[in-house]
Amino acid sequence: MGNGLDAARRRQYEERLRVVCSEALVGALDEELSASGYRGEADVLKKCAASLRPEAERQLLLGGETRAAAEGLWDALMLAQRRRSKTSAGLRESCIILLVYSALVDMHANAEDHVFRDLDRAMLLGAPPELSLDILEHQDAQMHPERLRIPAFPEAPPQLPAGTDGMVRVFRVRADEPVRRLSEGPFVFERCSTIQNWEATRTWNKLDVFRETHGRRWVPVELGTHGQDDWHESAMPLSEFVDTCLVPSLIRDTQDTGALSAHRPKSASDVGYIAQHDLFSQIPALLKDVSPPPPHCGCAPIQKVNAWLGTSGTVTPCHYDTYENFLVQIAGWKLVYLFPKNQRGMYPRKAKPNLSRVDVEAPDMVRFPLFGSCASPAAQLAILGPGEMLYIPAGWWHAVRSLTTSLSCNFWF
Ligand SMILES: O=C(O)CCC(=O)C(=O)O
Repeated sequence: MGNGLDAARRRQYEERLRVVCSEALVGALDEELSASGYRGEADVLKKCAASLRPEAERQLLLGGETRAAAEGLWDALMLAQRRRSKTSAGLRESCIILLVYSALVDMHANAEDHVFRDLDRAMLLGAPPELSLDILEHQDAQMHPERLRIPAFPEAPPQLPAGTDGMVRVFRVRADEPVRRLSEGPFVFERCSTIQNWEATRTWNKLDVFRETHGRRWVPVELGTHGQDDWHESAMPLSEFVDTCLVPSLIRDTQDTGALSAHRPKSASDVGYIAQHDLFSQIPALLKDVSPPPPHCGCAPIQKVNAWLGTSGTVTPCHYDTYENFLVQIAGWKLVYLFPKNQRGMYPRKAKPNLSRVDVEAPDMVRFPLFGSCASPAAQLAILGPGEMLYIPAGWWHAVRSLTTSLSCNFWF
């Protein structure tokens, strides 16, 4: 067991809960929940709010009922995500309240694993970190799973997909040489000593930071392949992600011969990705393992840092960002397809114009003829290995494939 929570800290948390789970707020959600067919959950919410009245303080702990209502709404939200259907903000907010209330019940029961499960999932749904970050950090997130032999991440570049041989390669520069200004186009910084000296580059590839040190923290995981029916988002403890996704993927990396067909996971269920996740806000202790790219690389104040941890075969569909970007490869290998800003032939989606409708690795030339005639000839390819960093200018379209199991993070500035 970890550090547990003393009574003073629990009371502090209860005070915060009174604000989050006020009767006024719950009253406003009641109608929306009932109208969407969640009458039972609305009643539980009202009971939770009532139980937090100061005079009723000691009668809280509607354990089973609250848990069932929280899980019911969580499942409904996950299902909606899987079906790509819309859910109301009220449903999400109600689920957050039920989860943070369940966490209080867990604290009283000293059920530490459940505290992580509830508070992390509430955060993933949008609960403000200040509600629970100090509680989560006070708990011991260490997991003591059976020791596993973790295969090494591949050091040598894997073979590239057929058809990429003739593509223009992104310009490469020595990262330790001064770069006066970021160019109009992307480039790869090679042998960047700052990054090679990161604690992350030196130690994350052993995976124990995810499996053991923070193993009980819950993270969002995309499972399956984008664009295919079985693609969906889920949440699981970090240790489970390592054991069920990353380790099997590393084993496949070592067995594969190097041909991309071999690198493609055998089935979609082999693909798992913690994609564009603000892991560093969720687990601030990890921030000490990375540092911003050195100033001579030309990077302005950082706006956001995202983690991208996954199996081989993950694909980030073609899109552009409005930020300047440094994508840093910590372990494993990635392939990045890049297309210039304002490129013709990218067929932006109507609802999300920064997302292309084209699968750039297997374009449908009948539906997207301009991709073949305009965009494809302008494509550039970057192969990113451990300790390397790719500059992606704002507005440049890019799609990314993990050629092996891969750990990366990016800095938007
Ligand atoms: O690494 C990936 O899968 C995607 C990275 C990306 O899209 C980005 O850095 O903007």
